[in-house]
Amino acid sequence: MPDKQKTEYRFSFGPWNIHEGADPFGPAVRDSFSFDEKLKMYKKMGFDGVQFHDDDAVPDMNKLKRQQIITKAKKLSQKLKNAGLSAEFVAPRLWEDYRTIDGAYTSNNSACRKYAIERTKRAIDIANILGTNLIVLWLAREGTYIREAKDSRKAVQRLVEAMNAMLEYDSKIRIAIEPKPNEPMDQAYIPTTGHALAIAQLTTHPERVGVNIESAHAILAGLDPSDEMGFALSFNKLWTVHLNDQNGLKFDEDKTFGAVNLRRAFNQVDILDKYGYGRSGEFIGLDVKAMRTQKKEISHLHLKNSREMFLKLLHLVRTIDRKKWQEYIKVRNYEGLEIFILNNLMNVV
Ligand SMILES: [Mn+2]
Repeated sequence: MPDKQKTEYRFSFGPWNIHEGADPFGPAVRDSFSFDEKLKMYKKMGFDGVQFHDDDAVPDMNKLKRQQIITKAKKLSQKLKNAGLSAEFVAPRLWEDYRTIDGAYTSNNSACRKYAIERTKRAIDIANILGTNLIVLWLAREGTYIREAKDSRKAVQRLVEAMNAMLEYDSKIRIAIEPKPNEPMDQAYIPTTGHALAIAQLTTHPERVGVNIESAHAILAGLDPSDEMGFALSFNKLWTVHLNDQNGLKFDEDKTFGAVNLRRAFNQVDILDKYGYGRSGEFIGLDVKAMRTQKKEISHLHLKNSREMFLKLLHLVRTIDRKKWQEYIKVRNYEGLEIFILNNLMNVV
């Protein structure tokens, strides 16, 4: 049951969310902000957490020995402390190296699979030093371009083996799988929250395998993000979120939270706030992309705007007339309930 205690939310994003505007069809259109410049923007915009790919934390890590990686991670840790920020999670970037062309943990090549697991262990080392036990796994290339290239039964087994290796490497870490149905692959092996929570049960430590739900990814799977969140919350396995928005079934757009469908955003904030998301230290993560048309000086507004959308919708979910809402349900007047919600969203009640 939801209780009345109010959550104080903390917000996070990753350095990749302030970017140069390149897309698959054109180059960068803005000069880069340095990592240090980006760090300064967090607090100013009301963010306390930094989400990291392993090589956001330690660039060029494939060229470094474990000890060198650790030394660099320690420097970063101090830098974060000085800025009053904390690392929310570390995610191994397993989709850019030549050894992950055919997938990482599910590659058909055993040397490539081995690389993927070693790289993941380094990501765990970095997480340890940055003071987080959360590892996000976006299984970017764990899927196929053509059905006949891989064996789906074997792929699941390999994913389980990879996660078992992680869970064994460090007895404190928790893995949050970030499901996505497609892109870059034609078909991904873990497309939805249900798949992620099911595969968790096959690992040696199911209690340490949960999910990161991204709104856009759920929408790409034809699902409602708030229902996906409710599902994960039922298992106490919603450990982080990537809130954003998505205009239908096309490429992963990472639009400003609420920008396409305000009602869908409202329902996400409602389910999170109702069931105490954030009270165990979970962050409201925003994975949003600035439009390519945006000039450099104002290429951070999508983050600021997404956070503000969350807070405005939070105000609405906390002040909406719940008694009236329940009355509509009681008499099964869902047409009435629908207009009641729309009127609230338009602030014309
Ligand atoms: Mn996305």
